[in-house]
Amino acid sequence: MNNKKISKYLSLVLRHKPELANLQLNSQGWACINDLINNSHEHSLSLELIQSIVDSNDKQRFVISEDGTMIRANQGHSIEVDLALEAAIPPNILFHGTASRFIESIKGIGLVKGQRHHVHLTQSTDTALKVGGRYGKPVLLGIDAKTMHVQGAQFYKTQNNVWLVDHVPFKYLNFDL
Ligand code: HQG
Repeated sequence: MNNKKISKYLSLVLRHKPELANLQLNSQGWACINDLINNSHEHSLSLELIQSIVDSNDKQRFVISEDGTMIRANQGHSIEVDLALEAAIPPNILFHGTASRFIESIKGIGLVKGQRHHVHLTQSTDTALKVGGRYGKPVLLGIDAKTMHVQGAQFYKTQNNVWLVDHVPFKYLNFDL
């Protein structure tokens, strides 16, 4: 099994369905690496393999605890976890990539978080376009993060540089990039 498949499997069990590996995530989303190895029979995981996937992951999706015994996803959860993120001051402009078929709805209610805990934003137009392309024809949206923040929105930045916010109302979105 290649590393990308294992990375997708780790995203699945650490963000959405820990029960598939019989894992107990603690309240901050950490899972015991030994449990992950012992319960993932189809994936032949080892500590070395997990470490190399964490280190080489293109978006730094996972982190291992300082004592080396636990692993968690840096963002993207649909299950209830508290990542204890600290509020941060965003750059003036952030980006979100979506698919053209969602634009009409976004023009109605803005960007909503759906199954995840937050709306995900990025400083990289490349990343945004790739993310949007997962769902159809990609469309790049600009977000006036500075004004949102000045007007009271709380932004968070994950360890892997994803910007998170609860909701982006239509008035802060730029559709003409
Ligand atoms: C869209 C990747 C209709 C939204 C990325 C997106 C990210 C609306 C989809 C992370 C809408 C949700 C998350 C509205 C938003 N009407 N559609 N009002 N508001 N949408 O996968 O942001 O590779 O839950 O545009 O880098 O695409 O997994 O969110 O198309 O950080 O590590 O609803 O996933 O990270 O899709 O991606 P998602 P996302 P990883």
